[in-house]
Formats: sequence, structure tokens, C-alpha cells
Amino acid sequence: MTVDSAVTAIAHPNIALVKYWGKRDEEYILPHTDSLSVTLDIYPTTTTVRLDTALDRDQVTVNRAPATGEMLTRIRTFLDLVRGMSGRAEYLRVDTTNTVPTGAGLASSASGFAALALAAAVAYGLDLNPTGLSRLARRGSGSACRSIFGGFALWHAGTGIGEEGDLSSYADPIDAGALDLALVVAVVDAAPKEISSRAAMRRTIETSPLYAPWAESSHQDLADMRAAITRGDLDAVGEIAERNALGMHATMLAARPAVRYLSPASLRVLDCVGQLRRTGIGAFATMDAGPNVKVLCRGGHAERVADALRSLSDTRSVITARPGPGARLPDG
Ligand code: 2P0
Repeated sequence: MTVDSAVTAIAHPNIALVKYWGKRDEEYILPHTDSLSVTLDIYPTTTTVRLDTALDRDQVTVNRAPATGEMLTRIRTFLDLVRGMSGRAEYLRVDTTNTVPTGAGLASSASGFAALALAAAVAYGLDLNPTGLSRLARRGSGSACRSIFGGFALWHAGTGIGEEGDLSSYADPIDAGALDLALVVAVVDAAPKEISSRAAMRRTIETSPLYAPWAESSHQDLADMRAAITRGDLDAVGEIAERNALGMHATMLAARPAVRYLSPASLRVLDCVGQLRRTGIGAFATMDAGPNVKVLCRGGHAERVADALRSLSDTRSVITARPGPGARLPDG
């Protein structure tokens, strides 16, 4: 017998301007450093869940195809956690539609687990405030805790590990006032990455001599970033984001064996961003666990930046994003 009606939630990816890279507790997904992001208005994930008493396991589709392997395991483990919190036993049918390429360093796990956390919490009757929802989403994928909120968000690393760390590690929204930020996404390769960010983070922490200095410098980047946001200084926001991202990639390049997400096409986008700067356009790059590049600039410059990126021969597509909404129930 099928019971209860469907719950649908929508969430968007977020791009970190001060990055999360490395966990101090893998089970609870507790990071070494605070991170700061902006949730986008593009690439929504829409997730519908239905409680079904006839199921003996969770059934999951992603873009209408049955989920398998590591992705299915992660989703089932996450739903076990939600059931444990709610005291309910029924399994779910989960249908997710991603409009962002999955696993290409475009934050599909952030939008995915933010939408799933909200939909599952509602379906199982968990009464969570936004902080509780952020903590729950974090258990699915660290960066998802930031996509619970729209606009700018700060993920507190918190203190301690296990249950103690769990209570203290969540995202909060940040007021970015009148910051007129656009992110122009240059997709150079939408194929799934060869090494997951989870595995790459672990290898970086375990083997990279540059990890500790980057984590240390990240504290200063965060303080500088918060000050730049408060005074509405978009060029400083861009400069700090770019240096923090390049430093994160440096930690990976120094891992043994090296993890290299950036491709020759990524570097050509970085060259283009440098040229834009020399012509007086405040454009700055940030890159995540993949070769695609997101270019920060002011809203009024987004079209010129997008045109420049489109003119590069190996750019597959260019899409301009603005700060977008947090996770929500479209019917709620
Ligand atoms: C970030 N990234 O701050 C960083 C920058 C990628 C590079 O968060 O293991 O999918 O599920 O917690 O959140 C990607 O890592 O990793 C990520 P898990 P997640 O956005």
C-alpha cells in the first residue's frame, strides 16, 4: 500500500568564495576550516519524495534513470540517518532532476543534498529550523549545508568531533548588502570527474605538505572576505576568492600522487580573465573540483565577460548566474 502524498523541494548549487577542502571527521562531515559561499540562481535540483510502505529499500532515480553505485549508497545512508532522527521506518521513492551536469565540479551534490534534506525532513515530519536543516544537509555532503540558504552563507567549522562537532557545524546566512555580484560560469568540460572531491580531499590532507599552510591562510582569507563583503568591495571579494581557490588547487597539486582538476582549457580561461583585468574589468576566477571556471564580476560587466569567455575555442557553454534563493518547498 502506498501512503502519504509527495513532498517536493528545490535547491540550487553554491560556489565557495573561501573554500571547504578537508574534513576533521569523515563520518559527521566536519571540516577543518570555515567556508563562505554564494548560492546561485541557476542549475536547480528538484527532488520529490514519497513514503511507500510497500518498499523494503529506498528507490532512487536521478534524471529519470535508477541511481546506482556510490551515489545510491550515499543517498540511502543519508535517508537512514533521517529515519533514525524521526523514529519512522518507511522507505522512500526519491525522484531527483538535476539541471547541472552531475559530478563535474559544478556543485551538484550541494543542490542535491540540500533538496533531499528538506524534502525528506518534511516527509518524515522532522521539525527542523534552518540551522537544523543545514546540519542535516551537511551529513549528506558538506557543501550542501550552505545551499539551505540563499545569497551568501558562512559554514562554521565548529569545534570537536562526533556529536559535539555536529551541533556546532552549520551554515548561517550573511548579509551582503548591495554587493552587485555576478558569476559567469565557463563550462569547458561537463564530464564527471575522475576522482571524487571526497577522495581528493582525503588524499590532500594525508599527503600534501601544502595543506596545513593553506588551511592556516584560509582563516585570514575568511576575515578579509567578510570585511570586503561588509564594505561592498567587489574587487577585493574577487581577489580573495581567486587567491583562496588557487591555493586550494596548489594543495592538491602537491598531494602524492597529485590531484589535478584544472585542464589546459581551464588555464586558457584564467588567461582570459587576466586579460579582462588588464582592460579595466574587475573579473576574478574561482575553480572547484573540476576544470570548469566561475568568473566573478559586477553585474554590469557580466555580458562583456561572458562574450570574452564565449570567444575561447574550447569553452562549451557560458551561463551567467546571480545570487539565488535557498532550499524551498515550491508548494509550501
Ligand atoms: C567547496 N568543494 O567549498 C569545495 C571547494 C569543492 C571544492 O565542497 O565529501 O561535495 O560530500 O563533503 O561538499 C565539494 O565537496 O564534499 C566541495 P563532501 P563536497 O564548495
